[in-house]
Amino acid sequence: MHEPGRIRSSEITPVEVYTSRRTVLGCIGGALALGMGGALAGSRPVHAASRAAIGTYLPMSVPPLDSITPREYATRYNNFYEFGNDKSAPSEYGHALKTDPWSVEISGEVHKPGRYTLEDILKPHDLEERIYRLRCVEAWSMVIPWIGFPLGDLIRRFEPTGAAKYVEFKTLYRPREFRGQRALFSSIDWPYVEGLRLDEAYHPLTILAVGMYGEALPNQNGAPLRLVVPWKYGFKSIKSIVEIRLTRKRPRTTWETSNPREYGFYANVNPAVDHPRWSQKEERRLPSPLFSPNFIETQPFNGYGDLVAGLYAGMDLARNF
Ligand SMILES: Nc1nc2c(c(=O)[nH]1)N[C@H]1C(S)=C(S)[C@@H](COP(=O)(O)O)O[C@H]1N2
Ligand SMILES: [Mo]
Repeated sequence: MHEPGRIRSSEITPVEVYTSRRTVLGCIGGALALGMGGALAGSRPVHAASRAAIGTYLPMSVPPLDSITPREYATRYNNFYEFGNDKSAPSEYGHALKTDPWSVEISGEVHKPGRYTLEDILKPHDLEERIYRLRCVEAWSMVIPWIGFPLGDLIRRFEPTGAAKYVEFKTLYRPREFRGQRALFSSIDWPYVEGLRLDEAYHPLTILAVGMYGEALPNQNGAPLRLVVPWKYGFKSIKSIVEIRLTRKRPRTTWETSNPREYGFYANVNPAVDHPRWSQKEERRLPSPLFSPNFIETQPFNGYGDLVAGLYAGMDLARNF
């Protein structure tokens, strides 16, 4: 029997996977450059150090449970409430979002605050492919090949002050393009806000993604820039980011604000702490046909515990859920 707990996320990828990844990466610069008005034209190949890092953080492939989810599921079954509440709304209405030009405001406890163009944000970073599990709090999951770079590398460039303890992220607020933001009744306050403790933000697994499946991010997946934190429930991985703020105090996040009994700030994937309305012990790994659902055991920290559990040493994770 397959034992999900035995999958070590730090397993090194076999050579043939690694080789095909390089080929894929070869196309990324071009694809992204097309999608971003040339921002990444001439983007450098992934250098040796980050290639090693890719190997280190790839989950070991254990087919069929941990094989990559077909792209059409990852791009057509989405949560992006700015476009509406249905899973199909983001792919149906995503075209309305204008992602060029795009800028990101960096503010708060940093020595170099400012509003930066997407080009300036991305320029110094080498892109890497990271194949991560994505576990939604609604108890379904996928395995997605992201393209991005470590969030910590970006944060360091803006020189946080000694007082910075948390990072707050905001999604674009633009009701003319986000039809969900025009809805009269909404379960959430706009803009969508998320946050991380600074050490979580600096963790090498935490990335900002600009692409997936070898291409620029589709709008429904959070173009042009979104967070990916693979050991936390999917709602932490905020899409279409326009603001990154370093703070002294813990940010008030969207889901915590909307229902603090059901959604916490930490939101670490944890099969031992059920959602008040459903179990978190199992998940449906997509594709999961209605009449033969593909249930698998949920792993603590989504299977990345050997790399991240230390961040929470001594904390009561049932209280800090
Ligand atoms: N701005 C914003 N970010 C968001 C959401 C959202 O509604 N708005 N949904 C979150 C949830 S609940 C999940 S599961 C993931 C889904 O990411 P995907 O559609 O790329 O798989 O995005 C997260 N990021
Ligand atoms: Mo989610």
